[in-house]
Amino acid sequence: MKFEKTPGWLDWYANPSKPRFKLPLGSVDAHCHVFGPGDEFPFAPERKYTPCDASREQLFALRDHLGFDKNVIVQATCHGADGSALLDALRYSNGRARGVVTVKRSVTDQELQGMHEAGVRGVRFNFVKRLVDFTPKDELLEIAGRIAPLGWHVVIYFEAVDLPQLCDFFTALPTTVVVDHMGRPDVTQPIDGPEFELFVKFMREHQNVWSKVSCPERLSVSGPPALNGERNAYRDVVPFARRIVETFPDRVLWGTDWPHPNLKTHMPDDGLLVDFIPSIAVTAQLQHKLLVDNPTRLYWT
Ligand code: 0GY
Repeated sequence: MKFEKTPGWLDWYANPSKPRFKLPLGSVDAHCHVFGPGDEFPFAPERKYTPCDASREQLFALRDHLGFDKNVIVQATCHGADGSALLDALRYSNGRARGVVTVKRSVTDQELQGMHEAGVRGVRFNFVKRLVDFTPKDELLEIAGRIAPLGWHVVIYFEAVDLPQLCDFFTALPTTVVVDHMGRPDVTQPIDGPEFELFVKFMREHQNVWSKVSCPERLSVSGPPALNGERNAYRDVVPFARRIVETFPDRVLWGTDWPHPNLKTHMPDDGLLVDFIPSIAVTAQLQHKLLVDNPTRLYWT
């Protein structure tokens, strides 16, 4: 099937630079996606955007180019609850990729078992209204209860302003809970303002909550963007990510977010994005936990 990209869609950056920051051996890109290709794995009818293609081969070529060892592929909303493209990429990875899927309550135990064997270790619950239609909380809790015995976790994606009303639901989840992109803080607000303090409190009071300190390119307001050799990108995001890395060093993950769905202003050079890492994890020990120890513990043991 042929698909028309959403008008204004920015394609992923071809020929990214080689990072100057040398990733530690065994580093994991713990948040990335595959899109289609659409003619092989059609996008879901209920999707809110139609992306460019981003295949498993292209993802794994980027992994090798940047110096990552492994990937965690997160099912993007453009594939709805159809995990075919993701499962295909996991099987093709020779054990070097794990997955996080989206499922409905109609998924069978046999299907969940098959996904586990392919390398799935989590489900994603998305609360970002521009990306998904509403799913009732009782359906999500039922799914969480069914995946918990497999040792899987729940990945949650939400906007910072929605945390107060979602918090009780999140704390009721019976698994490890991984927050995408630090709960999308508004980085124009003070780092010690009420919104970000609530997120820090959420992590402090719930030892099962982890955070991806990813997506500075999405959160940044004043940049500068990771383009044209800029190795000091997204300065306004640094204090937020650095605070989470230093306060919860054993519960943080990092990912490229390639192929960067729905960016509006620019498409980052992924090599320069990797060069952002040492500004938020400032010691070799913090970098090793963020890039190797934490994702390996969560996804490969
Ligand atoms: C991300 C962010 C976005 C999109 C998705 O599944 C998705 O479609 O996650 C976004 O638009 O903010 O993590 O990839």
